[in-house]
Amino acid sequence: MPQKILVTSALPYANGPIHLGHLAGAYLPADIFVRYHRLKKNDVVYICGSDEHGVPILLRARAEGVSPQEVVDRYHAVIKKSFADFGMSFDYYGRTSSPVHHQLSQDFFRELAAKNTFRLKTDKQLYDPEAGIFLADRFIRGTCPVCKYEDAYGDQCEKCGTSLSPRDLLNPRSAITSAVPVDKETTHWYLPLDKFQPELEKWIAGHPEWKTNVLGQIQSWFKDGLKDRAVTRDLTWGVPVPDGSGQDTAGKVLYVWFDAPIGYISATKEWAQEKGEPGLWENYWKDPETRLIHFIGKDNIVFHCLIFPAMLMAHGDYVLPQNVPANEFLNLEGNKLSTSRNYAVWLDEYLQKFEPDALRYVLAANLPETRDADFSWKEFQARHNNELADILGNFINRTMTFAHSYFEGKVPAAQAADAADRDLLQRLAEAPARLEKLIDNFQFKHYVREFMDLARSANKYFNDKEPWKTRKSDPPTCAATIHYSLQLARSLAVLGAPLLPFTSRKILDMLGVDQMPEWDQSGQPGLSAGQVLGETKILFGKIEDDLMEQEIKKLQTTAPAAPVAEAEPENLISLDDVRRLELQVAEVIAAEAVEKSNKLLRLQLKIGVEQRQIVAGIAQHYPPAELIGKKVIVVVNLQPATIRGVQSQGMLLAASDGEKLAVLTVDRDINSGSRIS
Ligand code: B3M
Ligand code: ZN
Repeated sequence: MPQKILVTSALPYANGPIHLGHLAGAYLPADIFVRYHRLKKNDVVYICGSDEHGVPILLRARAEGVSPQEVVDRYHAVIKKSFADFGMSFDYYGRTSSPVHHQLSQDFFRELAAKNTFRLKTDKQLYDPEAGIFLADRFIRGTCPVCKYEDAYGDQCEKCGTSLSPRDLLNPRSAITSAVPVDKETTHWYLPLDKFQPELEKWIAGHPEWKTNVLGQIQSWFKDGLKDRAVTRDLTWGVPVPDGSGQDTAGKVLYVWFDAPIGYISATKEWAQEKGEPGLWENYWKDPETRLIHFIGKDNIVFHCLIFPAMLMAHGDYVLPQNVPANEFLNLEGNKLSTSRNYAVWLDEYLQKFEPDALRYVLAANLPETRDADFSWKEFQARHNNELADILGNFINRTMTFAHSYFEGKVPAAQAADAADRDLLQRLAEAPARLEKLIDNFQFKHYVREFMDLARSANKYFNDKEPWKTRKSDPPTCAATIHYSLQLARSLAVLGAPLLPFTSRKILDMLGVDQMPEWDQSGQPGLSAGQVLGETKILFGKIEDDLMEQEIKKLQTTAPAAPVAEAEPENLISLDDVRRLELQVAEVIAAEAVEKSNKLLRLQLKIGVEQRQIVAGIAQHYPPAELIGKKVIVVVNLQPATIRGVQSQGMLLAASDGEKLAVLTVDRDINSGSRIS
């Protein structure tokens, strides 16, 4: 049965172009995930769109002296195009200024109002008496109480970074008219998150598999206690608050974070309409079997894991997310990205100079999955040249060239497979299942590494087989080598398609394959002998130093003075990583050799009240009898595996210096089942 999967990426604000930080957070991982699931023949719909409301858009419009609609029209087009050129495979890219979205957001609000979900509160807010409007925090400027900077915003001083509230400012003034703001009473609708906290806690408790960075943030919100959130604003730009409650709604719009996530639903609705099956969106949003996955950056966690779910719970008709795999942030050349200072690499500019797949690869290899990561042009160049070009590109190129030069541009027949061929086929057969587990568990970096390792072993296979020698000395072996190399190229094209969609298409064209094979067929040879190959094309040219220097220089002119703290080396892990390992003391109660193996022992262990069987590769170092009664250390939360037909439910820890091996044990007697921390 195909799974029903609804995937969303955060809706980018239509007030500027997309940069690399956005891509690494909410977009590229989602696209890899979705492309994989399509190859797997699951029923997946991928939704995104522009978030066209909110104060930043109003500010931008004011700064440029144009209407907010002009701002969002312009950036919606820029963003949509650069996403398409980058290979983002949304099924639908909508926008929150659309009539369908306005209607659905108002219906959502009405439904919650009818269910008495909201609290109405009246209090005093700052008002511009000249312009006759209430002032959002960002529309109030004044002197920072901390550093005395005279142009601080009502919510933050850009000079010293202090977060502020408008009433902290000295000499506050309206950013619109410069009038001194006055207090004026206004009424707003609040979502009482405190009331939802127990239900939210229960729901989150059912998801221990979520990423630790996400769960950590959620727990700290819970600990502080969730508070009321206003879901309406006094603004002229946004979805108007619908009438009908008897309250005066003039000049009020929905808070942007109330309507934006509803954008996921309205865009799905528009997708269904465009397909000519207007009811289809409900099959996803209203079916409890749907796996709803929100891809976001870490600054959006509270909205997707608490506020929107509370709205969904209150509404009652829609599914809750099954996972929210939020990423941390991407820094740039050791500094924080800053859009206001123009310290960023913009996607549309990147695409004028380089290939989309190069960026997809380099970003994915270094995603901020568990902590902030850094993008540097040097690393971009190195990974592009040393991995994409020298490993993947080189393997495809030499295989194709050989086939064209010596086998008339056709797939040669393989008469018999030798040990090396069989090894390779074995590795290949196992690859799809291994890689898919990583993708489905949101371990994209690891998937990228394994994929490149496969290309590396392909290259090694080609080297070891030396077809340029066997061509004369042993033609059947040479034919087999090229045959299997071509099969491998096909597999790489499929297994790499989620990551490198453009490259993958080029490889298949070279192989003369029109139809993209399914994921599940990618572990088996799929080319028949005699098949006519396409033209050989270079996949990745080298990127030269001077190009990189230009990019680095460009950034240096806007680089901030204080770089972010030195990134920790890749091989350090966090305390949370350590805690994921569950280690316990176990007593060996039986031990015997595994049949037909001279390396493996089957151990029966007592771990507290539980008994478990483990297979350990220690037969050459311990006679079974020596182990009985020993207290050993075991990883107890390892996935069970079957080794030589024997179930193994954990892993025994042992030290080895390459020659000798010693099982880890405790240095005084302690009960089996004791936890190790
Ligand atoms: N517009 C994007 C951001 O915080 C914000 C996401 C909305 S997702 C519903 O950059
Ligand atoms: Zn300041």
